[in-house]
Amino acid sequence: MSSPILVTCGLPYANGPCHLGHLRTYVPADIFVRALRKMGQEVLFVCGSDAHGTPIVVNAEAQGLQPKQLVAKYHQHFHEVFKGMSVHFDFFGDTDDPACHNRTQEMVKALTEKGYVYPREIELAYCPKCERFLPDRYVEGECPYCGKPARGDECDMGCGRHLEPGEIKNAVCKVCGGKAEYRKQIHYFFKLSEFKDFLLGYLETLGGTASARNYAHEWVRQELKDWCITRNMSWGVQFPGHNELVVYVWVDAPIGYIAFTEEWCAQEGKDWRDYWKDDARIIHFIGGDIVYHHCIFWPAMLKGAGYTLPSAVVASGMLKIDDKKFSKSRGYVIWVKDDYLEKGLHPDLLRYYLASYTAHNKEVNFAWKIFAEKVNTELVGAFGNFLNRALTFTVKNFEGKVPQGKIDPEVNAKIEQTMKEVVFGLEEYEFKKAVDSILALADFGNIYFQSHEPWKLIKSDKASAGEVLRSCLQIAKALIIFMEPVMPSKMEAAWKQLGQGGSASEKPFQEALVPLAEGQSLGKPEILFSRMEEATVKELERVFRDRIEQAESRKSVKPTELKEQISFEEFSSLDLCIGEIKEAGSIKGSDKLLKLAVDIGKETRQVVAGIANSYKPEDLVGMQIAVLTNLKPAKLFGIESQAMLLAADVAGKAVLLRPSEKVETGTKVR
Ligand code: B3M
Ligand code: ZN
Repeated sequence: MSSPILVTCGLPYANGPCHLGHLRTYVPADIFVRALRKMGQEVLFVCGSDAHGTPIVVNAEAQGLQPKQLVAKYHQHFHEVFKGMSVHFDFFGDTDDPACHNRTQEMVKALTEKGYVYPREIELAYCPKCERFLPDRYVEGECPYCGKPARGDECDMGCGRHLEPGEIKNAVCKVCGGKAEYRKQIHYFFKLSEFKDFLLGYLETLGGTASARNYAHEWVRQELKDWCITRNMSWGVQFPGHNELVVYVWVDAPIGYIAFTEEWCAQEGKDWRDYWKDDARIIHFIGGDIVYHHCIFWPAMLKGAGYTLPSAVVASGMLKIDDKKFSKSRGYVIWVKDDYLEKGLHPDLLRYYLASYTAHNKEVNFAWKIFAEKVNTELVGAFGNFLNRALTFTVKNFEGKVPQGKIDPEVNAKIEQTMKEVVFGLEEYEFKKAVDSILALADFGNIYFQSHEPWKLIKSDKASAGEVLRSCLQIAKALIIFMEPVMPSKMEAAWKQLGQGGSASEKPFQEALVPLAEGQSLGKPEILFSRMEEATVKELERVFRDRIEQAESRKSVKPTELKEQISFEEFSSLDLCIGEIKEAGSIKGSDKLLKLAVDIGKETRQVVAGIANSYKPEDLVGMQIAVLTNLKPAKLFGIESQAMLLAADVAGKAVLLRPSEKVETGTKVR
């Protein structure tokens, strides 16, 4: 067998939930790994949470958590979502694992010993008000190259360049919004410039998507500046010998790939050097926006420290939602857990969409309408229909057994041709080509069935009808084996319907040509894919539209004007407590107000609240909320209100303030 292959996926920052943009990379990588295994390759598939860097620290601060807690929360989330989506990593680690700290320090020391790391004094953005240096995402300003607004480490809205510390112009502190100044400090640099010739040659031979290779090549030809690899932070991997510095997150993040290999190998009693020191094939699947890091920084580091170089970098195209640029803040996002899995949608449908929409390096557009259309025409209409027709006809007319007779040579030839196309497509990272060929085989099957009219033959010539069905079942077998990497769980179910033992995932592609045994019993045919109804699509679209609207209204909310300061005594004069809503009902003549009975511990108050457009009475009963109980009573619609509920005012809609866990009714709020 050829040397083992290591496949990795770009590490998700553990600072927010998994969205469709993530899956744009992970699903094809998972398909690729499953397919390699079908071709008899030994593959190790690793990924993990990116735990360090300012994206984590900034978000942890915003959520009132320690970075470690934030990482644990989203690490778990990603783990679950990947499982839900049948993306199966052999190892899913975390770059804060000791293995990653150790490997990073070892590599930095190796690079230092070889003279590739040196100190230099630079001028860095510093916030005089916060009294701190502002690494990476703590600072915003202008790109020195194209003048567009940029983040500290990346010109994300303009030319896409990686920005070095101190490069950003007109720096502003992201924490306090104040103007930053520039102060001198010693930092450590990696001599990237020395790797120019190496990289030019290496990139010529690098496999994967041509777009990644060419993009990186262009950068290397133009300029290669030394790379600052230290930051003023405490969260991260300590820079050896310097307590006050950590390494830049883009140093330890890809080293995670090695660390995860080590961790998995330790578990399995294997040697990680087989992958990183010797003649292994390393294939990185990444998003199109991190090519620079994977094709320039990373191979230079590996080369400098004496590790095996990646043989391919496969960069996926970006994702659009409803033809608009993906944007979390504008609501153009699909959250995999909330918007997909928890809506009861089957993971295989989305896997199919992502693999078949377009070429891997092109932009995928996602819309629920297109999703439904693809499911209904391609999966229900063509693929599922064929499987079901072949199976039900056999069950009905041949006692559920594979009929006797010979398989049509034309059918065998078509299966063989499809197999070649599938393998070729996968080897070229052209997942769409592979899926299209499989679909073409399903179409071929439907036409074969239709044109041979077995429902007529069965009356006049049962033997010939049997041959037609035997050929159709062979097509079905091939379809299942070929499609298994894309839709693993649906194809396992189909495999059972075909009456086959073992698991479809273990069957090599070649097995598609092995004739089904005559007389072998089939399973029970069942509908594999069901139509997505209009109403379902409408509901999914509504959720999406609501999110965009919310995002828009959030933008139009003006920052609340600050009122005059009050003393603690003044604040203490408010009687605030947690109450529980006991009854809720509408008020005749008002579509805004609800009448509530609120238990505040010692008594129950009647409250009139303007929340009818935000809450249904039945949803309120039993809810604990924050109440102001010593406001002078007022009459609304002739009904006395004896307390006031506290709520956030979101563009006129009330969002009630509720304790984050259940407390005793009447508990004071301070
Ligand atoms: N955590 C996510 C990104 O920039 C980043 C990837 C690291 S891969 C080593 O897309
Ligand atoms: Zn720029």
